[in-house]
Amino acid sequence: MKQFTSVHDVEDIKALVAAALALKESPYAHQGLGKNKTIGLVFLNPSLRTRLSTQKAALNLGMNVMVMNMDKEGWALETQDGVVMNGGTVEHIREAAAVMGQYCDILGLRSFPKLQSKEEDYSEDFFNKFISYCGVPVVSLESATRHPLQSLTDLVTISETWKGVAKPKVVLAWAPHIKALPQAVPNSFSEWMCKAQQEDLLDFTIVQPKGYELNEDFTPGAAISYNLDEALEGADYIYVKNWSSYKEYGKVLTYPEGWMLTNEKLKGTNDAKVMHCLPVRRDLELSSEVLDGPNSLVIHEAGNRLWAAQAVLKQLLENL
Ligand code: AN0
Ligand code: CP
Repeated sequence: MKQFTSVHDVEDIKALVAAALALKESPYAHQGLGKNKTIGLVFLNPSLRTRLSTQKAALNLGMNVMVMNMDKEGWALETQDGVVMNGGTVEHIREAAAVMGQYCDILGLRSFPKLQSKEEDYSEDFFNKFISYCGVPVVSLESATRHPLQSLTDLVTISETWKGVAKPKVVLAWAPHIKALPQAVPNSFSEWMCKAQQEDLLDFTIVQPKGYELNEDFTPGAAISYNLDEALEGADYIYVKNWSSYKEYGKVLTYPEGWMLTNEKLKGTNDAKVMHCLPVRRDLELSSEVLDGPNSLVIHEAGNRLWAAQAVLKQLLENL
C-alpha cells in the first residue's frame, strides 16, 4: 500500500481487517518497524479520536509523531494557482506541503469539505494537491468525501463482534442533526460495506429520507430504502449517522420526524448492535437510552480506531 485515501488503495480488505485484529492481540510486536521514522498529522479541522488513535498507533510502531493544527497554528493557505497572493492567504499549498514532506516519512491529513460547491469538494482538489506536493505517502484522516480509517475500523468492529452463522445485515441509517455535516463518513462507510458485500461478508442497506441519497459512486450494490422501520427489520448492525443532502448540495432539507433511533425502533431488529463514528449529539441524532444501553458498540468501536490506524501505518511503513 502506497497511500491510504480510500478502499481503492487496499489490495485485500479481509487481510487488513485480520492485521488490525492481530495488532489488537499484540500491540507492540512491531516496535522496531517505525524506528527513526516520523509521521506528521496535519489537521485543518477538529478531532478527538482520529488525532489520539493515530498518534498512539504510530507510537506503538516506534515512530516519532508530530501534530500540526494548521487551522489554528499554521499560516493561512492558498490553494489556487495563478493568483496574486495579496489577500488573506500567506503561504501556498505548493510550499507548505512540500516542506512538511521534508520533515516526515508519512503525512496524515484532515480536511473537511466546505459544502459550498459539490464540484470542488468531490474533486478532492485540496487533498490531491497536498498529496502531489508533499512527496511522501499520505493517510486520510478524513477528506472532503471519505473517512477510510473510520470505515476500516467499522469493518473490523463488525468482523470482530459477529458471531452468527449467516451473513450479518448491516444498515446505514440517516439520523437528524441541526447542522450541515459532510457526506464523508457515510460515503466511506458505504464504499467499504459495498466492497465487503461483494466479498460475501455481509448484506448492506442504506435508509434515508427522500433527498438525502448519497452519490451513487459510493453505493454500488447497496439496497436503498426510504422507510426506517422496514429497513431495520432483522438488522444485525445499525450504523447511525447524519449527513447533509448531496442532491441539494450541503443543505439540511427538512427535519423529518421519527428518524432518531430509540429502544422502540430496535424491537424489529435482530437485537441489532448500534454503531456511530462519534462525536454524536445525544437525543438529537441518537437517543441516550440506546447510547447507554446494552446494544451500543460506540465506545468499543472508537477503541478499535487504534488497531485500524496501526494496521494501515504498518503496511505503509513496510512499503517505504
Ligand atoms: C464530522 C463529520 O460528520 O464528518 C466528523 C465525524 C468523524 N462530524 C461533525 O462535524 C460533527
Ligand atoms: N470519528 C472521528 O473521526 O472522530 P474525531 O472527529 O474526533 O477524530
